[in-house]
Amino acid sequence: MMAFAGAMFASVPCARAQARVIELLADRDSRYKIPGQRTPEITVKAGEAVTLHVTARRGKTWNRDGSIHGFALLRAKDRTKVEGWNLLFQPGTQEFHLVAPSEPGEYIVVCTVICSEDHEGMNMKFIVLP
Ligand SMILES: [Cu+2]
Repeated sequence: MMAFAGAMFASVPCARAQARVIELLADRDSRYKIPGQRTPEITVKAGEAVTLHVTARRGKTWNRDGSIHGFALLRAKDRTKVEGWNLLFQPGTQEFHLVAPSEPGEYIVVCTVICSEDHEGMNMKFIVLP
């Protein structure tokens, strides 16, 4: 019984090590930025483990709880929210361990914190491949 529990625990860091790591900057000018990309866009495979490594810089305004930008994943076809992908960012760096949507297709990321007068433009494309 003890050995079984130990094996279960040991498998967790291993699974995370295999996750796709995505570097994201949620910047003070109310824009998402990804290193090496002129227009930020995230592409993942359906159902794969994703580690989102985020750096967030405060814009002109933020939430009372201290979150400075948000990250909500919506289905492009009907703008419904994807469960488990409604994130809030604090100033500085943070990491999220997520699972990509199981349904391939086009999605949109939108900021959910009113971070400046340019907040409405804080969005990017998110593609899920089969
Ligand atoms: Cu924002």
